[in-house]
Amino acid sequence: SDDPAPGSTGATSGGDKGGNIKVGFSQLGAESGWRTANTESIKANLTAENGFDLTFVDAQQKQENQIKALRDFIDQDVDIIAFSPVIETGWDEVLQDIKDAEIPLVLVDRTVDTTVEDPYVTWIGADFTQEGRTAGEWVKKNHPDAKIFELQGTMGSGAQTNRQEGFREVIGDNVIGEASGNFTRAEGKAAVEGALAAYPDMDLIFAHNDDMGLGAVEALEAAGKKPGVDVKIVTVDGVRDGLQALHDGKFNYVVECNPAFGNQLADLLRSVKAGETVPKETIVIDEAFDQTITQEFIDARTF
Ligand code: GZL
Repeated sequence: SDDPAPGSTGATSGGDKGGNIKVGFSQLGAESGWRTANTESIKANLTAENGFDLTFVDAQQKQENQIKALRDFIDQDVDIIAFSPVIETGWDEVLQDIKDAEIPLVLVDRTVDTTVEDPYVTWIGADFTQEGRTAGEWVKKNHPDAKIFELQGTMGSGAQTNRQEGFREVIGDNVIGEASGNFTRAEGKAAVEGALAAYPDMDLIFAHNDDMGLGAVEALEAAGKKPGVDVKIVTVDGVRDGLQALHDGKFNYVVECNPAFGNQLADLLRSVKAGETVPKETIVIDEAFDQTITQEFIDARTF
């Protein structure tokens, strides 16, 4: 029979689901190498063996799918809700419902802009504004006269608004054009094809993530231009494909945005479940890389 063995708790393999922390996670999509690595890190750490009962829902970059997932988590009465909001606004109603249901909310990666009072217990992610400043400072130092095209991420996302803000604080006067590539390679390529026509004298692209930068490489090469030489490319993320492009001379500078914080998230969720005081925010530390990066370093990277 498939009844659990006598004396067992009916637990699934590797842990007793009964005692595990029920977490509903609304992931915004699978749009980029960063997101894939982030999802892998979350799933690798929020396991039954580690004391979690994870329900993970991918929203394909659609806010309405995230709102539905969040409402489902309320109905399932999970212990904790965690989510990475695709854009900053449009969450007031569902955030209020989560609060009314007294389910603690943990914000992951992206940020929200809401009128709801004290909507989440804690946020873990990167300092997007600093990432933008770091990219801007490298450009200002190495290419102070660059004519810059800014390849923006998903418009209205915290990553896009804050990377843009930080970058332009440092070198906004050099930005001659902008367009969104929605953090994807294909849309980044299309945006740069348009930019080549609209801004023929652009000689540097600041892409808000590696995937759009890789799309820019394809567009530049198709136009007979050498990426990294004729048109410099500066990006954010530091995923493997991006660091390989840097090593191959097609990118010029990459600011890291570390996606592999699943272990830190697991610790935060355990503390929240235990009712412990947790910091309002946990900043994930970023590095930055230039073309001195070695193949050995890239090969040793786990994300
Ligand atoms: C950054 C994250 C961004 C990445 C993109 O923390 O929100 O979203 O930079 C991803 O690759 O689409």
